[in-house]
Amino acid sequence: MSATIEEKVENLRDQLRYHSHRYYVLDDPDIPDAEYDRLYIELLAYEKSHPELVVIDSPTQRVGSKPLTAFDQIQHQKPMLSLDNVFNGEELQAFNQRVKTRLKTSDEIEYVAEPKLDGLAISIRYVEGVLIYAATRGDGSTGEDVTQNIRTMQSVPLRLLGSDYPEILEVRGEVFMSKAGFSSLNEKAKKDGAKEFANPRNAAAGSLRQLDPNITAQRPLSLYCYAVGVVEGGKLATTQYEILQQLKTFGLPICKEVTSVLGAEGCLAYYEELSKKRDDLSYDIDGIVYKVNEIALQDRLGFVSRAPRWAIAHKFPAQEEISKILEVDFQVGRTGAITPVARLSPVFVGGVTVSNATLHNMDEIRRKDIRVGDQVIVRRAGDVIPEIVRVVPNSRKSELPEINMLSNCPVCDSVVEQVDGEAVARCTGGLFCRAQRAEAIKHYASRKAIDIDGLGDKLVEQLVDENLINTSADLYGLSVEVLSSLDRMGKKSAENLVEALENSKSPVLAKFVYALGIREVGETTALNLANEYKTLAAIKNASFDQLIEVQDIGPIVARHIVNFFQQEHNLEVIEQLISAGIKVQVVKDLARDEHSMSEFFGKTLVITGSLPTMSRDEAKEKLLAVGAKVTGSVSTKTDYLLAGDKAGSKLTKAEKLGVRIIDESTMVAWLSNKEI
Ligand code: D41
Repeated sequence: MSATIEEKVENLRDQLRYHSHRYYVLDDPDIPDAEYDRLYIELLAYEKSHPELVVIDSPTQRVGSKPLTAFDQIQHQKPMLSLDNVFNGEELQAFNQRVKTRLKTSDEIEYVAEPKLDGLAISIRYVEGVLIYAATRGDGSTGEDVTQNIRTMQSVPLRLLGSDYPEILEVRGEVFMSKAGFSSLNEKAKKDGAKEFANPRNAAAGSLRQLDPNITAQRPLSLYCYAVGVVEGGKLATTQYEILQQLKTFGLPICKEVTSVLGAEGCLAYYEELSKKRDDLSYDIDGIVYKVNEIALQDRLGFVSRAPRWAIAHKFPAQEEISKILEVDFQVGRTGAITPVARLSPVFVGGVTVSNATLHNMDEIRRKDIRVGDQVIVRRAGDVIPEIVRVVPNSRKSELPEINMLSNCPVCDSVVEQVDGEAVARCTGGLFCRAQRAEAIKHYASRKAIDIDGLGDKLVEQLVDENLINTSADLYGLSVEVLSSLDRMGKKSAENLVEALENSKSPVLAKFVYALGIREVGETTALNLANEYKTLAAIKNASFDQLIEVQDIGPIVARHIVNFFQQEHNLEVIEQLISAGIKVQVVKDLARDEHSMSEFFGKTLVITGSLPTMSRDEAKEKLLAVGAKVTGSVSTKTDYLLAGDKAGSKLTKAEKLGVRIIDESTMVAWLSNKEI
């Protein structure tokens, strides 16, 4: 006998739940989108002709409710606790000690370590596996009923998977917006002339608090569950870690980075590891949460004033702080670009003390209306140069003067020019300007260029200031005697430096071209030029029309290259470098040599995660050397993803797009043209 309509409908729903879990929670779909759509449309058609069969947990019932006029209040049956914070390792050790003392044990405690997502805490109640309501944390005892909005989130199951769940199950977690979701939302807002959100947290909060669920449905909200509230009519596991694994089997989204660790030491190691990965995560986190793993121990520890004694948040140093602009100085770069720099009253932000922040250019200063004396928000995230986010609103108590670009270079007094349509102002002094000379030499000696060990920025400044060198070629004339006469320079360091200079005399062409410091010619362009022309002479003689044919070189860069080689002075320096003994290495042309043709030539790669034996920079260098292109984000143009340990969102995206994924050993094998 053929299936009844009811059976068919239920079967379609089960399939849709299964596939939507694979797609939205596991990020691992096993059918094409079109097939999912077909199943969905089929279900819609059945429900339309049999409205009596529509149920609240049908996959078709996510959006549809009408806008509310206000949110109802919901009292949490079990309060939602808050978390105490620690800000450093010492405080964390003290927390761990308190736990041990209270449990009267000297054994190391097992903790679960979880990234602390920067979003909003919510509680979702499932009765017999069906989502009944969802509420914000509110003050911990009463929150707002955001059921309509939570239902629109595709990663939140309207019905739990399987059948092993307790009759009543409240799950608690954090609703957040991924960094990518946030930027696309803001991009759209910008296009529509709507107000942009300041950060992903605000965007998540704003989206969840929409009275119209149709709007929330358009917002890229995500959820990670991290705890349970009320549990009745069924048992869960006896540790935090296993409970999270169980929630996962019910189809609930759990953060992949969650692990168990041992003792304060394990917690701190995890903290270090995640700090490093923080920028690569697809979502914002503001610290780590550690929780005693055994529920029995959690119960013995209990809580004080609404915060559990068995959990603690270890916060990352704030990435934004308030400071005051004391002064604005102007710095001259290698190409004469004059950058305004704010001198700040020192402030501890992003884990270091910051007393300078770049202001980029005058347009930026005008746009943010920054003036000397202003209270400003300073931001330092990861390794990024500190910058001023904005002036603290309403903090300006009296009228302050505007900041103006200088008319003359602060270093050489040459006229400063501002090219129409360009944001940057430039010193016209060229190599007459001491600052430009010093910057050009620093660039020549830098790690990605000629890489001269022991020749730091300070030393270059000193050598230029004392008129000991004028160009990079002059470096090779420095003797141990002259160097050791400098302040803070011993004989040994002087000898080492002379040796390092000697060892730097055979750069490969790409590095040498990069080291010349031609405007807009970065590492990749330099490599493309080297691969195309093979010799410095050929690059020097290339015409504008020929240059724009080279990969990634457009008219602006081509113009800069031609200009560079037209300047007598630059040709002189190159001559001097060659007379000083620089011998540019000719690299074998992998592109045109059939036998050694690299698999990676002309391919686009993205590198993610930590590689077992080399840094990502080293891997990049190896790949560039065989003519590959290395980019920062995965797209349909990516040929390979080189993935190391703990690869995050880039791996997921590559999998989704069907980009081939290789590991370091494969890369190494292919680089040496071996089959694996
Ligand atoms: O990721 C988070 N923001 C997070 C928040 C987390 N991973 N775990 C949490 N655990 C708790 C307890 C231990 C009380 C169940 C929390 C929070 N609470 C929390 N979020 C907002 C207030 C408290």
